[in-house]
Amino acid sequence: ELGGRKAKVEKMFGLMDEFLKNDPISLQKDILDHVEFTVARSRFSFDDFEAYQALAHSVRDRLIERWHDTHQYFKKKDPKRIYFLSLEFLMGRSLTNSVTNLGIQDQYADALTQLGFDYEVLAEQEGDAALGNGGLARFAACQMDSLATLDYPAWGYGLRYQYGLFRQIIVDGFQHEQPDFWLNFGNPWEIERVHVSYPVKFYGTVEEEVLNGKKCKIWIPGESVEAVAYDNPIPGYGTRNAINLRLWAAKPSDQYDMESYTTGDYINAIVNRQKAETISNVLYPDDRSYQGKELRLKQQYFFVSASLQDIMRRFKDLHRSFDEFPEKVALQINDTHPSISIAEVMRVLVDEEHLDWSKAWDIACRIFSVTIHAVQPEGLEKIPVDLLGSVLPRHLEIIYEINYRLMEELKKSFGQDYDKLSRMSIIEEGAVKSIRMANLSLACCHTVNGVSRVHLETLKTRVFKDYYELWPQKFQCKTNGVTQRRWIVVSNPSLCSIISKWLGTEAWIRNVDLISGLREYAKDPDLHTEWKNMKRVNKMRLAEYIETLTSVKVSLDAMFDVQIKRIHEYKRQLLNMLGIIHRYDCIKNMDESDKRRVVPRVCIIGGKAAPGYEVAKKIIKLCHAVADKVNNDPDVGDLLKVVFIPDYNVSVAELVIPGSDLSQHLSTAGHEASGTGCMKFLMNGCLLLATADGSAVEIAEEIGAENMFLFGAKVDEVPALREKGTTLKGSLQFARVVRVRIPSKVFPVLFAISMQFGSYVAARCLGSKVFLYVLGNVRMVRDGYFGFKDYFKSLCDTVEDGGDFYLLGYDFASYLEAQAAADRTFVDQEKWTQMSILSTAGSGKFSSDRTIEEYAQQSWGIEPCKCPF
Ligand code: Z57
Repeated sequence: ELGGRKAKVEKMFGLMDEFLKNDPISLQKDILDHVEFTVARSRFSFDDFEAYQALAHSVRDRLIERWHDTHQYFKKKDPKRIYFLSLEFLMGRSLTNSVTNLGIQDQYADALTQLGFDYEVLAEQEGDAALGNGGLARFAACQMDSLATLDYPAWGYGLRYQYGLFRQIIVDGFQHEQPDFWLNFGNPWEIERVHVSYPVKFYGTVEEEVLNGKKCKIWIPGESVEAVAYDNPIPGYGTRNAINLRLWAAKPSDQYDMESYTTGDYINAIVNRQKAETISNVLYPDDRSYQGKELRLKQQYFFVSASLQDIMRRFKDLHRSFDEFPEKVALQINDTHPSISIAEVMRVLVDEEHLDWSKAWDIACRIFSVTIHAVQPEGLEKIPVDLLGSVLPRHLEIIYEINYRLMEELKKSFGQDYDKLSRMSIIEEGAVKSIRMANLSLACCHTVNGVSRVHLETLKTRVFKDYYELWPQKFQCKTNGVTQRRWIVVSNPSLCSIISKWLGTEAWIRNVDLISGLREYAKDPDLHTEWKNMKRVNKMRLAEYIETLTSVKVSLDAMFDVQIKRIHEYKRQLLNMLGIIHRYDCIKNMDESDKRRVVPRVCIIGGKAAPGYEVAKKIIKLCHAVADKVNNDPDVGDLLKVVFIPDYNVSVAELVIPGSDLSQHLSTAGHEASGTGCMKFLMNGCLLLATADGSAVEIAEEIGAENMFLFGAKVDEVPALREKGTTLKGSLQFARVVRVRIPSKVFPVLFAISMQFGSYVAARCLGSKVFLYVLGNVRMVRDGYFGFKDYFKSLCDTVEDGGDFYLLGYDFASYLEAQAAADRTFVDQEKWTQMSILSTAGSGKFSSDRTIEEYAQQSWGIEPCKCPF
């Protein structure tokens, strides 16, 4: 045994000679070679972008090296693999993440300095890979990083969109969308595999056939499109492992239009071929409205079919019988978007591999697990039966068969309870007969994961109540996480050094639990000094960025208060705006001595609105209208600045998060499944102002509720408050016209708020409860105080005449209280810094490493497979 190992090690050292070297001289040589032979520029004349390209290619070589070793090792060991299917991956930039994970960032920085380049400047040349919308997609990217780092034998599968998420440009305060030409200058982070390609079929008919005396169905497709693989190596940190994210692009198939050739219409045949490519052309930019679009369904099936062919080919290389399939393969479906894969596995096993239905179903049920990210039943994906029947006729039949058998089984448990049966059915009858993709997943998957504890609770008690009662063991909580590699090590290097210095080790980068060791020093004045310096430097970078983009000068002494995320009514950016208007109105009513007590704020908002989401677009315009007014008002000065950061994306987040003091997470309780942005802020020592929703509940448990600013209605209060909404309406009329002075003796807290903020507040008593209304501020918007009166009318209606579904009115009072508490704390910098340190120290649970360990052990049943060295 010992001798064997020694021989192996010797062999490895022999091989080491051939590995690419990472000393600065070798790196310089490689970079210059790439300048000359890859970028094809002169070694003596190339610009920053070309230097970036050459640099990226030299990193790519090093990634490929590890990728090869890892996959050779996986092949040799043949462990059970996890295949992670997701329609979206939000990877952002790759350069710094790669050199960090490869552990050669310093060497590269030195190499470039010697060549007369600045690493930071070159890194800024890279554009984002934005093949996703928001949280769901970025979470997928974080999970890939953790899978690689923890040495799991994992593959990611997705779609290589030609155009990622649109670029947001702002013209006169309005959002406009522009295509994201991310591939125009080449993408050094992918490897095209022209030889790894599979045909994907659509349309056609289903016919019966007799095979060995047995009747079976065969699908005669009407169209075939080729899926070509593009591999994106994902390096782990502190390991040689680099796993693969394989993205599929659509190409015309060679058999595609043979018939047209024979008719002689050669030119048309060639032109028509190009239509195939539309499948992977563009990412859908509205993440949660399912409109039954044919192209969307084709995208889903396209990547699922190609991925499954690839997975099955790999399996068949080493195994004869599908009996072993569940021992070698775990399939994770990210939300229901890839859930057509359930029908596809059944089709392949039954129609092509000729397994019995029940055998095939048993296999399917043992390989699939799903994570649900939606909260509302309305958020669940449905596919019209007519559409599915036309695009994938055989899959529709299979889903009917699955449903028939499911209903038979359910009848055994529930008898003739037809209400229940129809709720649980995969098929929804109604105006548009549709397939409920969530129910298909529930029927098949052995595990159904929620993304936070409150979210799982909602799934169990409301959204999937019937299924939970039937199969409680399927339902599991896997609270989301984010990777500390990107969100601390890469994006906040100063914080990274502080943590390593105080813990005396870098081990927390792979084992983040250690970060709690910082608690011990939460009061240490030396740490406080370092911590505050770190924050100030990060704020300086952010302030420069803000000034370049928006020409607004901000004071570093102000509290940087940030809300960055997709614009959605439930995330209540409007509540933030009403708070800002309120603050502005208060400042306007203050005399000079009052003003001296105001904590200066820079309110930063960023995010994209889905192109068709009118209300969200109006919120963006309101941010700009208010910013215009406030930022140019000499009465306000540095006390309040409002900034909208355009084109929010992963790279912008990497810059903004480390430089913020306070971050806002304002979803109406029960609407945010988890939220992952808050975890990034937490790690970076930014205090959270949040509702008790999604993962914020668990964050409060970890760091202590006293270390954040919680406010608002609780999850279980929301339904009753909505009911009451109509009865409160009468008082709204009153609130519109009257400015209320609050008697200090009766309502000391409210009085304090009104003193701090002025009086554009309406209060009302209901029994022992006091409600404060936002309507004073809405009134200002409605009256045209910020211009665009007609345009903002419908936005104002959502909180006034529209019944205020998201409860801005109800939550406003406690929102202002939480804001006031944040102001008071900020004045006490020692207290603030202590809370900030405790936030970072308590963030360990919210690493995606923890999330992935839970998935590996509880859902997938996989073990690490670490490539030697
Ligand atoms: C999306 O980004 C999320 C849920 C969805 O149903 C869709 Br579609 C897109 C988000 C949730 O809103 C977040 O709360 C959650 O943190 C994230 O998914 C990752 O689970």
